Parts: sequence; C-alpha cells; structure tokens
Amino acid sequence: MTDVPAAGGLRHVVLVGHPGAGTTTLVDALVRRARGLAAAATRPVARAGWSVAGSLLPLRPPAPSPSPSPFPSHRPTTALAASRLDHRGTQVTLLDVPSDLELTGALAVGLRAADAALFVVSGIDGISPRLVQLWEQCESDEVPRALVITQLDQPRAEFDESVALCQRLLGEGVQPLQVPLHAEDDSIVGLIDLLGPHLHDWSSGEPAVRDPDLEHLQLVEGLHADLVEAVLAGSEDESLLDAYLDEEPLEPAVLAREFTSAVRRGALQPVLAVVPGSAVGTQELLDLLVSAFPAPSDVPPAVLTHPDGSPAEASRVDATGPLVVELLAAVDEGTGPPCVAAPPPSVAATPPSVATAPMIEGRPSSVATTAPSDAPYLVRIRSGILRPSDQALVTARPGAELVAAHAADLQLHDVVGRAVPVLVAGELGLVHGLVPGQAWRTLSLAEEPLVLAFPALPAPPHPTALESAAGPAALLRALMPVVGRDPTARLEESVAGQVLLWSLGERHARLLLTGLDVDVRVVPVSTPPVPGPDGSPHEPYSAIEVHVPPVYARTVVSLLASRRPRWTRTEAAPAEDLTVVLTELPDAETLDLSAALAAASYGTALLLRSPARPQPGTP
Ligand SMILES: Nc1nc2c(ncn2[C@@H]2O[C@H](COP(=O)(O)OP(=O)(O)OP(=O)(O)O)[C@@H](O)[C@H]2O)c(=O)[nH]1
Ligand SMILES: [Mg+2]
Repeated sequence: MTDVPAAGGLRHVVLVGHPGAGTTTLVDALVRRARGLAAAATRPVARAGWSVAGSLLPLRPPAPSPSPSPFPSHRPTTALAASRLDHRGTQVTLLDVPSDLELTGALAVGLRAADAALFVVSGIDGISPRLVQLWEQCESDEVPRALVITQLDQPRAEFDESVALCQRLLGEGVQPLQVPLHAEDDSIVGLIDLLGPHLHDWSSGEPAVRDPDLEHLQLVEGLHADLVEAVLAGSEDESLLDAYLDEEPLEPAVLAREFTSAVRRGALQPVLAVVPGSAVGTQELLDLLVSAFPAPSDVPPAVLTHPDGSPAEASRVDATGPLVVELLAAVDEGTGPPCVAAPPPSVAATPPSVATAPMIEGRPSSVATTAPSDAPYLVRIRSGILRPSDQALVTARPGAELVAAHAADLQLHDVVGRAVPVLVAGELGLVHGLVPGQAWRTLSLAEEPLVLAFPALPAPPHPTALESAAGPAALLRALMPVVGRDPTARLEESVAGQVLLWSLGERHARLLLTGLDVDVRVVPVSTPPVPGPDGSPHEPYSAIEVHVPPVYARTVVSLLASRRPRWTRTEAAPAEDLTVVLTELPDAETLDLSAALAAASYGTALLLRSPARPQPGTP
C-alpha cells in the first residue's frame, strides 16, 4: 500500500493577491517554518520544478538583493507553482499563482486544484478591483477563504486600516483573528489571538503562548466580542449566540468548533498577520490552514455525467469509488525533486516591458522545453485510485466517442515530483505517459467512463499574427503542444492565411512563444476585406461583449465609442452584479482591445468576441 495520507490529512490551498503583495514570499516563509529553517526572505525554498498554463519559463528564485533589506527584489510569478509542507501530521499543498491578469489560465487551474483560497493583501497597497472580483467569484463558488496582511514591517503599513478596508470592500464576513503587538522600535513581536484571547509572544523568535495581560485584554475586548458574535451568528445551534449574549460562559472547544464550521461554510473569513522576515505569524497561519480549511473530502462532491450526458452519481472523494481523474493541465519541465534553494538557472532577465519590446527578443537560450509526449499532466484524483497498471484509461466528453488515454506506461509522482506507487482520491499529482495535447479533461476507466462538469472558459480575445522561416506548417506544429497545454490560448489560420495565436494579451502571447524551437516573427495582423452577401468587399467586423462591474461601464462605453462602433448598447447581466456592454467593431480596431479594456477597468473587464455579420447590423 501507499504511505500517502487519507484525504482527511490533506489540504490544497491556492494563494492569490495583487501584483507584488507578497504571495511568493509568504509561501517561502510558510515552507521555511514547517521545515524548521531560519526565517529569511533572501532565498526561497521548495518550489516544484514545473509550470503550467502559458509559461515555459522555469521557476526562478529571485536574485539576492543588493539592498540592506532582507527582502529580495520583486520577480513576478509567471507560472503556477506548488509547494508541499507537513504541519501537525497534515500534508499541505500551497499553490502560488501569477497575479498577472493575462495569466488567468494558471489562476483557473490553481482554483480548480484547491479547496480553499488564501487572499494575500499588502498592508500598504490595499486591494485592487481585480482582487475584489476574484473574491466575489470565490464567494459564489462557496470557496472557504482567509486573508493575510503582509508587508507589516513597512513603516506605512497598518493592520487595523487594512482590515477595515478589507471589510469595506469584501464584506462583513471578514473578521480579524489577530491583533499584532509592536515593540518600541515598532517591529511586530507578537500577536493576540482574538478567539482565546491568547497572547502569542514571538520576542524570542518562537511563539510562546500565554494568557494575555489585563492591558491586552482591555485592548481587544471589543474585537474578541465581535469575532465571537460573527462565529456564532451563523451557527446551526442558535442557542449558542443567545447564551453568549446572556453572558453565559462559552466552552473554548465549542467556540473553536464553531469557528472551523463558519470558515468551512464560507460564512467567516478570518484575517491574520504574517511578517515573513521574522516568521511572526507563520505558525499561527499554518495552524489555521490545517485546523479550519477543508480537506478534499470535506468539500461538496464534483458533478459527474455519463458520456451520453445523462447524470451520474456525484463524485465523492472516496478511494473505493470509481476512478475519476481531473486533468488540470499539462505541465512542462521535468518532475525532478523539488528545487530546495537551488541555484537560479541561467535564463534571461524578466522579459522587457510590453510597450517597447518586440515580443520574441530576449528569448532565453537555456530554457529546456519538454517534448510534448513527455509532458506530464497535473491531475486531481476526484475518486478512486490511479495505478500505473491501469491500462484501460479513457477520456470522454458528453456526446463524443471515448478516447484511449495511454501513450506509454504510466509514471506517477506527487505534486512536487517525487515518485509514488499510486495516486489516491483527494490527492494532486503528476502523471507521465498520457496522450499529449489532451483537451478532454476527465480520465476514467473504459469499463466505467465518467465525465466531470466544467464551467466554460471564455475564448481568448487577443490575436497575434506569426510567421516563421520554417513555414506555416512547422510553425503550427511547434505551437500546437504549447497551446494544448494552455486552456486560455487558441491557434487559427485566418482567412488572410496568417497563423494567429489567440491569447489573453500581449504578455501572455510572449510567454507562449518563449522557448519555441522554430524561429518566429510577430507581424501585423492583417484584416483584409471579406465578401459581403452581395459579393462586394466589406471590412471585417467582430461582435464584442464586455462584462464589467457597473462602476466601469461608462468608461468602457466611451473607450468603445472611439473605435468606430456600428452601434453600442448596455444591459444588466441578470445573475451577476455586472453590466454587459455589446457592440460591433471593425477587426482593425480590436487588435489591442483586451489591453485597453484591462487598463480602463483595472483588469475587471471580461472580453468576449466572435465574428460579426459582414453587413452593418443593428442590435
Ligand atoms: N518589506 C517587506 N517586503 C516584502 C514582504 N513580502 C514581500 N516583500 C517584497 O515585496 C516584493 C514582492 O514580493 P513577492 O512575494 O514576489 O510578491 P508576489 O505577490 O508574489 O508578486 P507577484 O508574483 O507579482 O504576484 C519582493 O521584493 C519581496 O521581497 C514583507 O512582508 N515585507
Ligand atoms: Mg509571486
């Protein structure tokens, strides 16, 4: 049998934040803490050596900073990365995703892989509209959440103000779980846990937990009461809140149980403080992840159908159930052991800025691309046990024939690349030996084929026209595996005969093209006239749909008005709190539209496009 823990001993957590909030630094600090390594932000640890969805760049530790600050300079995350740690007998997988708006493919994979989300908020920069939008998405998907305020060692950072901002923008479920305590030099040397309340004194470098002094109790009395009321407000046992308000004593174990239940229901989102440079708060955050966040077996079962589209019994996280494996993404890079403080690979610096750089220049020479047939898949075992000996694996989608999924003998690895004998329900892992470029996303046994239900992904809106001296066929061959790995990219041969790479934006396209083994040039997208119904040439138009929070709708309408629209109108999206702006624009006016919309709406706009009728139309 296997030494992997049952699904109850696992946690899969995705970390999200706005660019530079400190997400990657926080992951490193948590891994250090769990491994008993000294807190120091100068060299990161424990990144799995693979990446998914739109990036061929190996994960690189940041270069040591020349400045006296213990924090290295910012290297934006460009690919999903997994770190694994053990805490109190529980295996925790932390999924760090890019905050770049154009790399939402990796974000989507991270969200599918995780059972809970940690929102990382910088104590100085606050919250971006995009993060609010992501929060709302997690809320409607009922994903349990917590928040961590970072950068608290910076002079302008204020924990209380950050919490108040989060409460204002993200809702009343946001409640501080801690209050940081400052030393005379203003550094954070402890935390008051508001649930106890208990004092966590970090002045020795390790958390010493004790009862708070009277002075501390007075300081947090009101906050403690607010937290307890928020915990008990949604409790199934209504008598608990009444008893508390009548000042009857509340058992700490009951309060802890109700707290966990409120977090798992998504009714309460605790806010914690972490100072990665000194490790303050890391132990407390790890405790929260294992005690209050759900195990894979605690979340609602995945919706399943038979290949003919008829409903099947929902997929419970059960090793004895039918085999259901979700193919989350094909990954590149080898699956060697996690690169613990590995020396940085010698790759080129961060890609040059979008505005000035031609997209292909600066291609790192030492990037190793994996041959597509070797590319492992990042998988999530929804039910059953995946064994290397499973020979009759198929992928299926409703209404289509089953497709054999084996390319070679299966090799199974855990999420950080260590070989494992089997992968069990609830686990994330890497699988070698499956058919490459697999677009259908459920793997099951031929004798019992099943299909997972997925939300549809919007089509990528940004076209990049490409040419290669090797010719269009070689170019398409080189691009196909890259695009096959990334659900947010698409390839097309246009009516003008151009190879078009559709992506989420220019930076995304540049990442997709990095490391190709054919030469490739970006050329202007050609939008030749198309024949109309009467046979005469017409300028090609696209039907555009922009989904945006109402507050940005007017800005979006005026941006579209400057692009020769045939017409424009707005309507409310009934199910969500969004405005839909509809228009038809000449194709030539849409080439940089995704970037312009992202800038005008702080990244909150979702752009959908499809070819419009050749004749001018009316709404
Ligand atoms: N002073 C201070 N600097 C920090 C802290 N956390 C992160 N930093 C620095 O802030 C910058 C951004 O940190 P990252 O961890 O890379 O931020 P990120 O959120 O992963 O950024 P993206 O990958 O672009 O989303 C780096 O220079 C870090 O060294 C902190 O708590 N205090
Ligand atoms: Mg990062």
